[in-house]
Amino acid sequence: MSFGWGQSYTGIRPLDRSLAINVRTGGLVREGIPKPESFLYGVGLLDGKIALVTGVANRWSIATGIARAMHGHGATIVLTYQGDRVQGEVEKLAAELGGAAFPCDVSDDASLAALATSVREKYGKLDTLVHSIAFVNKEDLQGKVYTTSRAGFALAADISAFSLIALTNAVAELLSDGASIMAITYFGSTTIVPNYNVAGIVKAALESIVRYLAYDLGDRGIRVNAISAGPISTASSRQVRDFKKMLDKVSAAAPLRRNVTPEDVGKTAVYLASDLSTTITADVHFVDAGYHAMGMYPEVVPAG
Ligand code: 0WD
Repeated sequence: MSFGWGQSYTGIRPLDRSLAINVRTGGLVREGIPKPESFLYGVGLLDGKIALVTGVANRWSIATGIARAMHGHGATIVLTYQGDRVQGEVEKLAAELGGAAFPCDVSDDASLAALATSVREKYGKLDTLVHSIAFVNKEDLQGKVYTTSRAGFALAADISAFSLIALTNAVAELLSDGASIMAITYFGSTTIVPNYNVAGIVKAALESIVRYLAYDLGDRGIRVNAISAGPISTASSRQVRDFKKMLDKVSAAAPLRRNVTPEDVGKTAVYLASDLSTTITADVHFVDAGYHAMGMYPEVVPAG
């Protein structure tokens, strides 16, 4: 299923808690009986919550799937954009979701402080923070890890890992007790995924940061987790050499015999942001069709 900017996310718009209309078919959905495909149907797991979602670059971004899913569950969505290049797309999504969009470059402390001020002035608090940001120079996403430059490593670590610390620090006082923070990571953090290279090394740091932040903030009931997403075709992932082959291998070998989508990640993000997961913290939760659990792979025949 693909979703254009103008389309409803699942075809179901929550109207009230007792009745919803399937806007695709016009058919009524009976109370208490959500259709299997309509996970957003009138449940409102995030009603009243304010969610700051970083990392939307375009409609294919994982953060877009997360923002749409959270909005579908009643959250007020606050998006960020890194510069003019993506501002238009992000503002368009924010308008569609009835939320706001603020500039934020995580490599710039002043930008982070300005974001916190904007959120405080407009919303006064935050219940969910989604870190969906990474950057690695394209030349470091292929070849030998030992050719990575000092500057390339520092850049990757700053944007992809340290930024979770910086972002959390910037908004720490805005986070409500019991808030949920989540970061998006990848299996290449703990395993060797050829060409992922330094991206995997800094994802290992990101996952460690998740655990330490979970300890730091646990006394406020604030949870910090990572979602380890399977490969998804996005502007960032396509920078990894032979990325398309990764998709083919996963869909052939994963227990569920499929790849995952930003919508799949969004559903799990809703769970982690909701009160369904109030004792889940310091965890790395896989949304990868089970691929991470495979210890040996059958002969891989890409689906034709
Ligand atoms: O296969 C995949 N796509 C997977 C992605 C599998 C598992 C994990 N992930 C992770 C990525 O490593 C990243 O942490 O998910 C996160 C989101 O990535 P994405 O949705 O795949 O990629 P994309 O749509 O490109 O969004 C990442 C965005 C940047 O996009 P662009 O294309 O403009 O580089 O991260 C943002 C930016 O919007 N970003 C920044 N935001 C603030 N300040 C910065 C920055 N300095 N740098 C990048």
